[in-house]
Amino acid sequence: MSQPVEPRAGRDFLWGTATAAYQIEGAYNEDGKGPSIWDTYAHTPGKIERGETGDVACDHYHRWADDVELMAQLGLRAYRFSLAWARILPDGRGAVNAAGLAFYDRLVDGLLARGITPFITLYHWDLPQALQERGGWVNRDTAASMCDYADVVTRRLGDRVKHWITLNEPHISSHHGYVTGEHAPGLHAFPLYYPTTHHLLLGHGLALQPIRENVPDAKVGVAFSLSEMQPATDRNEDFDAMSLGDDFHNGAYLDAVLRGRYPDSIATAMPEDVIQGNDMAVISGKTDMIGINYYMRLLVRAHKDAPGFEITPWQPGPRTEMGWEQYPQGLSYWVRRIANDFPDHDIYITENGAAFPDVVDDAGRVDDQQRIAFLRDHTRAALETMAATQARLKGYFVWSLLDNFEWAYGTRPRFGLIHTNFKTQERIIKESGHWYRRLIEAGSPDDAG
Ligand code: IFM
Repeated sequence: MSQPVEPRAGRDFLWGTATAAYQIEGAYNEDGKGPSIWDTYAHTPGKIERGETGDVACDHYHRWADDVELMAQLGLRAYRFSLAWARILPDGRGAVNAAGLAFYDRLVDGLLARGITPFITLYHWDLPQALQERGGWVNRDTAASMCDYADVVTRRLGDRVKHWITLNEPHISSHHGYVTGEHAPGLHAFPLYYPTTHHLLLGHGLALQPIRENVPDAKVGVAFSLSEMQPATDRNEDFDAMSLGDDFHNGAYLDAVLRGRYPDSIATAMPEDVIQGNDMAVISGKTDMIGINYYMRLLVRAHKDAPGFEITPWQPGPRTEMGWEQYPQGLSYWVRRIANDFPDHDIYITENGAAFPDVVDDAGRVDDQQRIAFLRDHTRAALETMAATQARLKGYFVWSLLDNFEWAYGTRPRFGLIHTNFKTQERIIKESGHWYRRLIEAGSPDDAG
């Protein structure tokens, strides 16, 4: 009988938190920044709950030094953040905005001074509006612009930043941005899934070259949104639907980047002229790490319309405020699957976390026991699977450092370890933040109190 394994991380395990530029920075039109698709989308009436925007968000652009101080108080070893492409290249390509680059320069130095390893995401959904006006990710040229952008930022920051994530959740960029329209740029056309998916991945592949040239010791990868798929019933057609769902949500991205091909169901539906020349070789250029963004599993059943499946509602069970099922076994599933399929890559859980309706009590505390339980269950699942499978799991990033602008939901869902008062910008470390600090010190969720 196999022995139970202890969920413990070593001293070099990178415990961190993650954020994204549009969700925290604010300063949407300051110091030469150009507009992004999220500025445009959020300013369009009816798109965001209560008409909110990310114009100010957490005002991190001005408060970054205090926020780094809070990270140090949490004992973070790593911090994953994204660059606002339009802050650096206001037109998406061409002229560089020195003030924008200087902001990230200061932030990187501030992190390093506190012993916090920076992980930079190049693209976390906020495409410069100027590129959208030329078609956004439907236009193949956007991938070439991403390559130029990667060159500019790695030249400037690559002497100090060694961990580079090209894309955050390319599936969500394509699907929510171009198919369901619930994210910027808000288009609603199923066929656009295919070219936008391919061009995002091509942007990743083209960006590898300048990253390698400018940062020879870089560790590079993609943060994939990965959901375990399960059939909603035991009917054969629902098992087939599960496989299609896995291709559409997960496999299209994993296989292209790590195997240089699309799953058959994606390849056959891809319009003929989209994949050109040696695209697949470019997309599957050498990477070093795989980012798992994990939130939930999905239950799938057959559907008559393309792509041949639909997601069904979850069974009753514990949910987060987003309505997402709490299912830590799905994180074990992904650590195991990635370790098994791609054993030569380092693995990072680049996002995991939960929104709950937090309250500040009379004593000024946020006693978010539900989030602590969620994080305890998920970190335990990840570390147990690491030990059981010898997975090269090197780090874990809570989504998120602080309550922020949660896209179409505005500031209502609170994911942070730190509470943000969006009127005053006061921050309060939640009990989950204190718990996370103890976890980092102890190395095990079972010893974090
Ligand atoms: O807030 C998002 C983040 O931008 C990408 N991953 C999921 C998070 C929670 O919805």
